[in-house]
Amino acid sequence: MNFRTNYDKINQLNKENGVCNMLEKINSPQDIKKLTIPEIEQLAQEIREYILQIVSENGGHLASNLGVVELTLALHRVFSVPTDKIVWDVGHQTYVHKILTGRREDLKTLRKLEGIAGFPKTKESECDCFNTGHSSTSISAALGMARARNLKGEKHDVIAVIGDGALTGGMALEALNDAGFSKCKMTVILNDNEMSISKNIGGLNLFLSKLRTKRLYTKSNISLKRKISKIPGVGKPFVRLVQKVKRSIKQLIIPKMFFEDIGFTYLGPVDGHNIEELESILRLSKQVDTPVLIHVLTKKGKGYSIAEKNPDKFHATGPFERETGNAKKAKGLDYSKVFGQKLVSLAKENKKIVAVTASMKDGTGLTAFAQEFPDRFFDIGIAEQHAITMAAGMAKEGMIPVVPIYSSFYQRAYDQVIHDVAMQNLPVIFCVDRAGVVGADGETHQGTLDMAFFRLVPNLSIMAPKDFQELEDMLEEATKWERPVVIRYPRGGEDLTVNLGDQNKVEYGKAEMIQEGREITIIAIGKMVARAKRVAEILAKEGKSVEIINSRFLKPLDEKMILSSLRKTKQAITLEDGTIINGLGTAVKELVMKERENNPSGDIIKVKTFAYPDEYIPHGSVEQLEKMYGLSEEQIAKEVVQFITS
Ligand SMILES: Cc1ncc(C[n+]2csc(CCOP(=O)(O)OP(=O)(O)O)c2C)c(N)n1
Repeated sequence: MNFRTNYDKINQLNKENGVCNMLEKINSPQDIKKLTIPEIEQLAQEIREYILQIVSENGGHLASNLGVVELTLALHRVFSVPTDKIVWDVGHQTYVHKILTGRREDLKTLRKLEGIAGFPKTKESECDCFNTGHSSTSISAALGMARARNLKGEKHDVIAVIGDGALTGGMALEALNDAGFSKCKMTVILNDNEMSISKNIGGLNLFLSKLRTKRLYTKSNISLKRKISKIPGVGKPFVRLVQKVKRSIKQLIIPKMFFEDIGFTYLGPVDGHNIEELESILRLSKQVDTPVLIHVLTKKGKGYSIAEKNPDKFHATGPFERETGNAKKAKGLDYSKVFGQKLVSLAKENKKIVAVTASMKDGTGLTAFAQEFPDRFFDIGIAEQHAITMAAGMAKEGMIPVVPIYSSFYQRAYDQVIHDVAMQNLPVIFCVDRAGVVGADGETHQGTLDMAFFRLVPNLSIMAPKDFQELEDMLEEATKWERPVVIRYPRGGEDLTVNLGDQNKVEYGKAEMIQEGREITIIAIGKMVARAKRVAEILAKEGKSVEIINSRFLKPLDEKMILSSLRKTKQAITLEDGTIINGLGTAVKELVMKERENNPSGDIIKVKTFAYPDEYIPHGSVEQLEKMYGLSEEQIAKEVVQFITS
């Protein structure tokens, strides 16, 4: 049944019976512990309604949160945070947890500047025991906490909640390997909704689908436990005996029980929308002194039929109309789509081109490529490290792999970029999507570090397009160069407010002169080229003559064009949407130092860098964040005037 109907029905009944809303009375997890099951079920519906209301207005991660309402309620009824520790993998599904841990009203400020974060934040609440945002870290963190607990002689429970998508990440598998063998008491909740952002893939998913069908087993398991616990004087030894027998039976039912074989007690699968069953199995898990894995089956988008039918669309969404699910603001063309379209057209001509995604087909613009070239498209799971080394293998054997990954997730694959691709000078094209500040998802997702860390890598060339056309040209050229190349581009669309003149052909290592001037040079890269133009327009009104260079390449830098401009104007500013350390500003300053070394008696050249500071950038809209860090055109122009006259 569509939950709206359900919710309205419950509310109607409440009104008739003079009962007020449950949610308004919930201010801490203590408040839900004393509720009856029917009350909890009502609360679950109210929470869904509340989340739907907020996410439809603010945007956010909808489907995953609707899917974990009962699971989160059950967790908070059986365990007690902050003493017990719950580590949420990725952390995009923590809205219910936030509501139950004293942040119900704060959730209305979700994703807003200085409002509540969309992911767990230890700074926000002591009930958030570990920050997450990137996938597959929860089991490692929870195991670390469990080991620390043991060393300190404490007794609390530690729980990792991980999705079947996140389980495909290498870190999760590394942690399972260690945790199972450790015999350390901890619980892993596997929230299996058969979805990553899109449909989940991989061999583990095939294995889980076999387990999903074994539902009866759990029910008998739980009722057996209930019966045992009712017998006076029967304690843990008997429960252990039952578990031993249970394991042997399970081996018969499900041959090669992976989780049990590597040291976990496997419980489940359990219906993740049945509070009673969930609570029983969670209580059962508390009695096991070794690692437990509870397999919970949930439905992504549960209760909002539009999201249930399109869980991928509602994984993360902007503001939308509740009745139809349609976006409030129509989405225009963006860099990811332009990238995807161009890749399709290049792949038609060049059969060596293949595309690899780490579970982000739609987000990175590869949907059309996947349809057009199913044999040359590889979704390898949320496994960025594997994505790069697998691409390296393909490149070694003559393919041209193109790997779009969001900037902040490229952090995962740094060693693979260095060790497996760049060191062997293999022609892999690293497309760094969501580069720069991304806005609402906040510090874990901001893409401000990639230029800095990629610039250190020998053999790697780094480019950033100023607009869509330049992205297309860069991609086309990169497929011809037979070397590793980074192309970074931002979230969203191109800046249509300025005319950047005719496009010059992209040439390896060459910058582009956008406008000639006499008094100051602005050297900009990527989306900041348009900003440079607008800054120059403001300065022109004050009679300043500005030269603008579109650097195009961070590496190799077009030293020739930049030096000849600097020798003329003797002062420059650099504009980039990355960290101030080791980006374009650093590269230009290094060039100026080199010039000074080579020509000690030459003119002094002043350089000022505009970039993000050496900090983690919080959430807020991109525009707000740019203002916060002094990167709007007005702020830059004002500073430049002072700089010129200083
Ligand atoms: C390292 C990394 N890569 C990619 C992502 C983007 N991402 C966020 S959630 C998600 C899917 C998670 O699926 P699952 O764990 O099954 O959780 P569900 O949303 O289905 O509850 C992905 C790919 C990420 N957060 N971290």
